[in-house]
Parts: sequence; structure tokens; C-alpha cells
Amino acid sequence: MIIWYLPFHKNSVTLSCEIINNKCMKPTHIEHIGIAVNRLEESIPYYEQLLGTPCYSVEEVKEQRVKTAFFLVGQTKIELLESTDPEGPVGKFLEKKGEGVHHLAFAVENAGDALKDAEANGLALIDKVSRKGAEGMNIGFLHPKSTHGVLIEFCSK
Ligand code: CMX
Repeated sequence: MIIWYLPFHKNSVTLSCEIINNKCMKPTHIEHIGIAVNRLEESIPYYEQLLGTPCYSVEEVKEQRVKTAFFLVGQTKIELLESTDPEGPVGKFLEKKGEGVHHLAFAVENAGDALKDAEANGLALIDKVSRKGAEGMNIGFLHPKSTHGVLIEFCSK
């Protein structure tokens, strides 16, 4: 156990230090947590009850082939994602894994600069440059294959 843990820990520290020095990728907070759901109609009332706050916006993002619903919890949002196309990113996710946490979105100063830094740090990008997402935010995704299996999004206003 100790033999396995020590080398792993040492490597983790080295990687964290490189990334912490990278200002553009440094998040200010978690902007939102994306959750894939089968039907907004069913999930919205559940989350309204769970969070004790109303859904404040429902928006279709055609380019991403999703319909989104937002809730505010402190300065972090919960984004429910319903697929509008079984071949879209959320449609494929739901087919393979079912409902659940789909992605984690970090607020950064500039999503485009954060993507450039991520690439310079050897992380695989889905988006080379930022684009417009829900709520008019500038967004860009890192590939889950290079982020320990978690789909990561950078967001900026
Ligand atoms: N989290 C973690 N892993 C994921 C994932 C997710 N959300 N979505 C897909 N994967 C994994 C799959 O499990 C699969 O892994 P294995 O090869 O080990 O089976 C691998 O990625 C490939 O998955 P796929 O189903 O074949 O799908 P694609 O390669 O066609 O696409 C991805 C995967 C991540 C590139 C695509 O979903 C994407 O571009 N996502 C970014 C855009 C997005 O998710 N938009 C919806 C939200 C928009 C919004 O918030 O407004």
C-alpha cells in the first residue's frame, strides 16, 4: 500500500505545481455542474424541491443539441441537460451511462486563454477556441480522456 501510494503522490505534487503556475487556467469558482437527465419536465420539479429554489431559465442550445435548465446555488449553478438528438453529446452519454453528472464547469477569466494554457500543458482539447454556450457564456471543453475521466468546461463572460 505504502509502496504504491508514495510514487503516485510525488507525481501528483509535480503536476499540480506546474498547473498552479498557469494563471489563465486557474478557476475563480465552479461556474456550474452539468447533469444529464432524460426529461427536463420530470427533473425540474425534483431539483426545485431538493434545492429549495426555482429553475430560473430554460434554454435550448441548438449547436450542442441540448435543452438546458438552470438553478442557482450560492455562486454555482446546476445545469440540467436534456438531449434533443440521440447522436448529440448528451444523447450518447445518456445511452451509454444513463442519467448523472455529465460535466464540471470552471469559471475562468478568459475561456479562450484557458484553453490555450491547457493545450500548452499537454491536455487534450475538444475545443481549440472558445465558442458561445448557454447564457451567452464563452465556453470550451477539455477531453475527458486527459482529465481523469471528467468532462471539464471552461466558462467566461
Ligand atoms: N464525461 C466523461 N466521459 C465521457 C463523457 C462525459 N460527459 N462523454 C463521453 N465520455 C467518454 C465515453 O464514456 C467514452 O469513453 P470510452 O471510450 O472509455 O467508452 C469516450 O468519452 C468517447 O465517448 P463517445 O460516446 O464515443 O462520444 P464521442 O467521442 O463522440 O464524444 C465527447 C465524447 C466528450 C468528445 C463529446 O461528448 C463532447 O464533445 N462533449 C463536449 C460538448 C458537450 O458535452 N456538450 C453538451 C453540454 C453543453 C452545455 O453545457 O451547454
